[in-house]
Amino acid sequence: MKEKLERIKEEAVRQIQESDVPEKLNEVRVRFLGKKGELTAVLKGMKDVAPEERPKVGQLVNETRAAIEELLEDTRKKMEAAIREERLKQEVIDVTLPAKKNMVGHSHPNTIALEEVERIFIGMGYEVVEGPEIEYDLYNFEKLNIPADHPAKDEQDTFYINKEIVLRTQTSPVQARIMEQGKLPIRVISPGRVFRSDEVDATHSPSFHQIEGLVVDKNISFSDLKGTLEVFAKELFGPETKTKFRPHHFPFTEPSAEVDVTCFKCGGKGCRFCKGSGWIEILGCGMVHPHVLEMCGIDPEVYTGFAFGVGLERIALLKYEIDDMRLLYENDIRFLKQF
Ligand code: 2NM
Repeated sequence: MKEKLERIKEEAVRQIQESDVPEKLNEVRVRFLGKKGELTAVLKGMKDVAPEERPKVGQLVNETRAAIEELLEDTRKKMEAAIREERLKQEVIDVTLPAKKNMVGHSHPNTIALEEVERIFIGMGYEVVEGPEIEYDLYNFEKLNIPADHPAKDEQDTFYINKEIVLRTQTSPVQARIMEQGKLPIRVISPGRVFRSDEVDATHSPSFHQIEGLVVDKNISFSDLKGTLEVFAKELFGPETKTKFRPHHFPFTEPSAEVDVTCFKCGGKGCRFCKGSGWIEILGCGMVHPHVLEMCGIDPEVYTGFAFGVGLERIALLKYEIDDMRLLYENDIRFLKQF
């Protein structure tokens, strides 16, 4: 019996030493120590051992079992340490590598300028309203006093969807719709994308953005318009800014004007930026034509109003001293993040 146990132990030791992965060790454990294992078989055979021999044999079996278990455990620990060592070698972390950068976007100069303009007018009690970019000819032209044969329609030659529907050439149709709703007084600005069939160059694009403003109430006069736009210019370009109203013509306003501001680079002395004149043109405006009020359902005998229109890109180019409008449409983050 003793020799049998010795043989079992030797065989177990040999198999443990030959095991190269934990799974094989486990198989050895089952083979020798498991319920149907060789040592268990020896224990089961105790009934054939003489009773006086049993304690001794029992002790021997236990010692053999303990020895095999110890070797299994030792080997398992060594094996796991080696596996871990190998894994650590392969999974080296280079702490000197530069971290992955999270690319964060940046507000577009148009957006920055738009938010600035909105802030100024919201501060004066205006509401911001938006409307469709695809518009009826009726709202884009007719109701704004631009009938089919009007030369201004040529100037704003646009993209037609069909005879009645166009890509809007201005955001004034939004204001025609507001006037039609008939809730007075009105104090709104309407920013948005507009379209004209222009060739692309440093100052033109077939798609650009406008912000138009409209005030309609009793007793609104040209001095309200002047005061409002003077405040706007000072807020946008600094408190030293002066404004100049030059007579102009727009079909939907009468009288109409274009507004220049003193050059914020030279203060009006004349420089390269303002092409020596000291003045920079920023917007168009006027008193809403009585005919427009009438076509939009407002009684021009009771109400008067003023309106103005600013090109958003023009403001952004001026404010951030960008010399080519095309840069605004390239979405190059290296350009955008400067503002
Ligand atoms: C401009 C210049 C002058 C304008 C007129 C209207 C409306 F709807 F009341 F008729 N909205 N915007 C207007 C007036 C726009 O842009 C250069």
